Amino acid sequence: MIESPALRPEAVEAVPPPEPAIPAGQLFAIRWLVYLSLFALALGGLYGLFQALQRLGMNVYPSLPIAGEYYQGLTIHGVMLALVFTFAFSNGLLSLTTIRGFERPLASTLLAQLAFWSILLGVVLASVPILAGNATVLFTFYPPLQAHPLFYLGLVLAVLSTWLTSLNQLLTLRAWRRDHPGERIPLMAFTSIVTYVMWDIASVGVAIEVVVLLLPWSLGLVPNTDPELARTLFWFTGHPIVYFWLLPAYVSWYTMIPRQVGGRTFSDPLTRLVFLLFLLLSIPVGLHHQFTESAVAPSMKAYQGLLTFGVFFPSIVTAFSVMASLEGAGRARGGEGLLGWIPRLPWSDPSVAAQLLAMLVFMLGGVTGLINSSYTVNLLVHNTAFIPGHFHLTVGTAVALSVIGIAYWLVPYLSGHRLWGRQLALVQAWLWAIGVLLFARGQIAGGLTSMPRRTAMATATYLDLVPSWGFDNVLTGLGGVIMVVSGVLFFLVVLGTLCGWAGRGTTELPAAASEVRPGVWPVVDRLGGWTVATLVLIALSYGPVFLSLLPPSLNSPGFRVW
Ligand code: HAS
Ligand code: CU
Repeated sequence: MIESPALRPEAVEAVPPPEPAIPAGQLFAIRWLVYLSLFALALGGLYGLFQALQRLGMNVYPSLPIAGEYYQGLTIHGVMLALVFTFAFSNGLLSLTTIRGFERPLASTLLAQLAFWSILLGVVLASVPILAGNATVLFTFYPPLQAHPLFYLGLVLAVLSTWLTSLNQLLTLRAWRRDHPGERIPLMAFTSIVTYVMWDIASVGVAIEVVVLLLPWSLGLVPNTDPELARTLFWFTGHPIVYFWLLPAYVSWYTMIPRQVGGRTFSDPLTRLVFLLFLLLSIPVGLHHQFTESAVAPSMKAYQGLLTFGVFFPSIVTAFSVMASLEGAGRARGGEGLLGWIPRLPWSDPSVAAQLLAMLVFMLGGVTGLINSSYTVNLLVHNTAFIPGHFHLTVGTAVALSVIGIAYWLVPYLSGHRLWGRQLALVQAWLWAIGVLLFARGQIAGGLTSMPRRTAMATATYLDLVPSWGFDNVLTGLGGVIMVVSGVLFFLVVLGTLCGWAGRGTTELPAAASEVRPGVWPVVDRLGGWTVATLVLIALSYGPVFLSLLPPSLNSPGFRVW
């Protein structure tokens, strides 16, 4: 057995420091960011139902009063879930964890409020053209598909909201440092801040794409655009965005779940190193989404493919170290033998159960990611249903089910009400995990036999070409419907909690203790140095790619294919 502080039985006695009082204006912003994200989850999930029914041969789109077309529905699904749900939740949760980590309020209430209002305005602005059928461009909005300018403006405001959140974190860090010279940044704040520093750098790609290329083009100020340059800028952001979605879940798995299961974070410095590796390696790998694009040099694609194997590593470390922390807690609760600690974990706590299931499903998400990133194997799965199979295991479950699990303490925490419907919440978590496994089985098998992604399969004229597709679609549709049922249960629990059906009560923000050993690995404290190294690696990895695409070949007008 591993000898570690996290595995010692007395670890359960660790008591975290008291929670700081949060100014009302900051609490308002955090609360409404979280509620906005849950609203986006509900709306995006609703369109997930129509897609799942599509797979089962039921085309309900024509009978919908609004957004009654497959691609319009898919745009709502993707934009709401991949962009709004994730951004708003990260902004809310990681503001709160910054406060909790530093044990002091955020430096600026105004910035916290602006972060909320800007994403809200962004969502409203982007929704108008989407609902009116003028921005059916999916969540990747690849040119030459051209959306209404309001769609791009909405995106700008959503990204701005994340930058404001990051700025507030950094100002809080500066203020904390002044009062605590020479001290190591508390782990919860450290992981939250590194997540945002990574995203600040990553989001520059899509910011340039939208502000310099797409917005002026959709406004009619320039007639043509450069689709290849735009796609490359998009994927500069588009890969690291998946870690911007994932890392809030990791913050919970590393710094909160150990407390919830009665243990400790396995290793403080190792956790820091994991987040720093995400900072370093998340961005210079975006070309693994462009393996099939002939405008990019094969050597650069192969090189970034190799770096992708590198960014796999911090997740492997996470798998082992989070598991070690869980094992320690399970053993402290009397679990024996090789696997006897697993049933001893508090599976009856819906917040824990949801996140443990999210982790288990993420193992398969990781496996499929490795398949995607293998240059030659990618040619088999690219643009097939395999890819949505992969990302419903990752963002659709590792992230979404973790967020749901977090919400089971966060909504009570923010509302001052006790969690209503614990049993329902438990059923919800299991249904989601079962649903996504069926869903992904259908998509992955379909993808391996060349079923295209982003296609209304039930009405495709070539559906009978591959006999196994019928069964694959049934699994996908059934799994999707089960996930929606699970989502409905989740919102019932949230509603019951918000309405106070279980009465008032205070909830703890679970903050795990960890063995902080000052002076261990001082290299993990050099945030500035790691940021510089990140910029250098990006310059080496993307410099030649962008140089080869410049000056832009502005050769394509906008298309409206819907
Ligand atoms: Fe991905 C495409 C490669 C992770 C999301 N990915 C996508 C797309 C999305 C997405 C949305 O290389 C489609 C974009 C589009 O529309 O075109 N992905 C990877 C790799 C990883 C990976 C190598 N992806 C993610 C995550 C996502 C996400 C995370 C969202 C949050 N992905 C690709 C590639 C493509 C791609 C190619 C392009 C494909 C194409 O051709 O278009 C890795 O980061 C995965 C690492 C994960 C692991 C798993 C670790 C497991 C853990 C759990 C441990 C369990 C415990 C439980 C502790 C190594 C940490 C114990 C509990 C008990 C109870 C015992
Ligand atoms: Cu990627």
